[in-house]
Amino acid sequence: PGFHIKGNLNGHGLRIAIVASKFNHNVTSSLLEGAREGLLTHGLEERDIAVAWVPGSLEVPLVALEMARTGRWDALVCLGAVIRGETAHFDYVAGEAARGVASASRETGVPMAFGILTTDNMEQALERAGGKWGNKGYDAALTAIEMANLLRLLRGMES
Ligand code: INI
Repeated sequence: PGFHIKGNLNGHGLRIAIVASKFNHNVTSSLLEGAREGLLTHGLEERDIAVAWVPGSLEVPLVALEMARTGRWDALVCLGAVIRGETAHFDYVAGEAARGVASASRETGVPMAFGILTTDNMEQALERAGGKWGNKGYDAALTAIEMANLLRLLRGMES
């Protein structure tokens, strides 16, 4: 009952950029593979996918913001791996990455899927980058498609 508005997973004709972090590259390269697979198997063309590499997850929000401001992309996929290890740095990097991506998305109105893993150790990260818990890069790609389509629907609605 009621009126449902839902974005579908048809990526045909969408343009989506990926912002990928080089830090923990063994993990993020698998996330990127998953994200590209998610986009390509849902109808995006290779030429409508761009990848921007940043040094670490802390650098993702600024580049995502700049890419969103170009107006060229229907959605962004943000990829990274913040691994706790021994350092208190973790909380700052993970917190700022999440806050920064969320705020860049709301500021520009361009949906940004959060595919930045935050785990206690490398094993947990790898389990989520093509291991037993799937590939969060792939999942983030589908989120980006669904959100791009949902916003397109919402913005096309007449009062
Ligand atoms: N960046 C990450 O993406 N993952 C991490 O686990 C990480 N750790 O552990 O420090 C990390 N730090 C680098 C950070 O993102 C910035 O690149 C750096 O602080 C320079 O601004």
